[in-house]
Amino acid sequence: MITSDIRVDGDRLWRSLGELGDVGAYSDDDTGLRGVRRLALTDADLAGRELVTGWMRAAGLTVTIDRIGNIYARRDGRDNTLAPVMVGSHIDTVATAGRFDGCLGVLGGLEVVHTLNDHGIATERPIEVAVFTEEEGVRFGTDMLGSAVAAGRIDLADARQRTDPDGVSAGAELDRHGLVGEVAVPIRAPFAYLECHIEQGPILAAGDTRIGVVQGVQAITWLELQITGRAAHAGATPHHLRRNAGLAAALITVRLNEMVESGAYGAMLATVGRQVNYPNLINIVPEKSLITVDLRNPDGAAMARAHADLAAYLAEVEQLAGVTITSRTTAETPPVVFAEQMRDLVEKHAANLGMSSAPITSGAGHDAGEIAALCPAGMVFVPGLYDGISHNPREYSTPQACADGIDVLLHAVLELAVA
Ligand code: HGY
Ligand code: MN
Ligand code: MN
Ligand code: MN
Repeated sequence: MITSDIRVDGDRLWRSLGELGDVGAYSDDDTGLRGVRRLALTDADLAGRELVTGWMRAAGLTVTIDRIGNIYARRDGRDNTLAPVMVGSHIDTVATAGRFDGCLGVLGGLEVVHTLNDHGIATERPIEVAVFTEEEGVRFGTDMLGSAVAAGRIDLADARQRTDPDGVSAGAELDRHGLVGEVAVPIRAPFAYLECHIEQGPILAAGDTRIGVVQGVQAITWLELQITGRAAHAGATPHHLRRNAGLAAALITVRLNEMVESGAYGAMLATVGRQVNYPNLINIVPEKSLITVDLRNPDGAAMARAHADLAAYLAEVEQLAGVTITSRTTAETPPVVFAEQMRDLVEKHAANLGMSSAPITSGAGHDAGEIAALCPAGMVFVPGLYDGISHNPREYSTPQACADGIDVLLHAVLELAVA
């Protein structure tokens, strides 16, 4: 068997992406688009997990779960004492998702297993397909929560007590769903980890490039700012007597935009994604405002400067708007550079398959960024359409692009697992 000739079954992969995409599907009223909403540890996420683990068992994999609900589906190798080659990603989604973010990495990993099974290929090392809990972080406030616990960066007890906006803890949800598995965390280090993911941005498509050789992941900081002023009559309260939490939130948002546009913090990006005013009524000066701040920066030193300058500005805003501000860091990860051997592996197999490739740094956070603390990790990016838009029901990639990415994954895994 000349393994270099084998290819994945792109139709089977595409069908599975569609079927999983039906779990938690909703119709977006404004656009009429079908989106996916499968927030971590919700019933929709559970339904998605059941569908995927059913497929895993049908493919002959042994499914285990760790203490934070991460799934590991194992295909035995000839020597099962060896650490496995791990592939995977996540199937939890944001609230306005498409069908590809995370799911391509999980279902693509399963497609690698199907293809090896179809061709009766045995590998020296076992292969594991992983599904990490709460990668998105949009429910319990910390992204890559499951893979961070698997890699030992976040303590299990700390992770379990993270709560969602309704005050429900991750631990209570894990217990409710019976997802506290037998695998201890941190997990035993895999031999290597590879994740295929849509780029979620415009770069590959703009360059008509089929494969992104991911160099690493940029730094991420998430802050939750609780701003407290005083509710007062919008008509009878003189301007200078106001303690306006809404004004403070707006000042912070504008300052973040100025920081990005100044260029003084490198290629920093800043997003105030969530803003909740209280009492949120037209004729009352806002008493409270909760805003979230998402900072991204490929340069750790520039990110540190941004942290310091933002903290100094918050103190200024307290004076300007007559409010008090408490800032809670809910996620903070440094820039990650993937192992050179993994980057070279992805580049080599893209070339062997006749696919154009280009180096790219990931704008989004990924589980690979966490597992890189345990073993050599790498990522394969595929382009999306519509400027690679993501975290939006318009997220879309093509059957060919998905098959390309998983063909590269297949051959990289074969090289790692056969060795
Ligand atoms: O926020 C992120 O980058 C990822 O989608 N969780
Ligand atoms: Mn993702
Ligand atoms: Mn995402
Ligand atoms: Mn991600």
